[in-house]
Amino acid sequence: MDKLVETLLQGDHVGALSEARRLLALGIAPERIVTDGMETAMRRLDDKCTVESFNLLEIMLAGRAVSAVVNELYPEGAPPAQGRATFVIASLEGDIHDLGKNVTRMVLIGKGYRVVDLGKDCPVETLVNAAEREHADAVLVSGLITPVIPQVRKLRPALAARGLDGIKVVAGGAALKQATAEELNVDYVAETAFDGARYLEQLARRKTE
Ligand code: B12
Repeated sequence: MDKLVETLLQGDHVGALSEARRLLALGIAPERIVTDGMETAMRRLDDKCTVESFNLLEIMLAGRAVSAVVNELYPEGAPPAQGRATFVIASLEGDIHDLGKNVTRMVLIGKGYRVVDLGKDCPVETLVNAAEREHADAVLVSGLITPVIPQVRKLRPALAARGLDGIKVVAGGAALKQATAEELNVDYVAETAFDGARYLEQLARRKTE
């Protein structure tokens, strides 16, 4: 795992891919590769990505290596037209971080859900429109910067204003997981993509019972 972390930090996407393949061949679960490998590497980039100090090239190369490994771990690609449940996901307006969102999308697609990805820097209204159009069972938001929290808090009232009160709102990402569901005005705050997937799994099960 240390070698994977090192290659990710070096932005060596070819090396990272081969380390991820080696770990998979050893029987290490993709979930551990994400939490112990990818999340550890990105946490170590913390001091290179602050408001005061910012090394864009280094972080983007590491991000590219993370994306390459995600595509290797979860190769399902495009979401199926029909899934067990439908989710819409986005990083909200003002937030351009999307690596964690992409991991979450791939994990959920891997579990057979239909996931409509609205990308990053997405206005609340666009997300609500998509939830209505796609008959979503839940709206998922990823937030990495604290200033995006007021946007997250607007989601539930915006859904209710369209009569979509039944849709669950799930939040995740480094900035949001430091807050409670109550503070964010959401139904659930996920620690990791897998924790979020377990919560959504329970919702889908309850729906079919
Ligand atoms: C990579 C990175 C960037 C990249 C983003 C590339 C990309 N395509 O995403 C770039 C270089 C663009 C960037 C820019 C900036 N960044 Co930056 N960035 C990071 C860094 C180093 C890693 C984030 C990451 O990708 N982690 C890896 C992923 C896999 O982890 P994750 O997102 O937590 O996701 C996991 C779970 O949380 C979960 N998850 C995530 N979302 C969701 C959603 C749902 C629904 C569920 C269920 C689960 C879930 O799933 C994942 C797997 O388990 C963090 C440091 C950190 N500790 O997070 C700073 C960090 C987030 N950035 C920060 C800052 C300040 C910035 C800038 C403002 C810097 C600047 N001077 O301009 C800009 C922001 C621009 C903007 N308006 O958004 C701060 C935010 C501080 C704050 N609390 O507000 C951090 C925390 C760094 C720091 N210590 O200060 N950044």
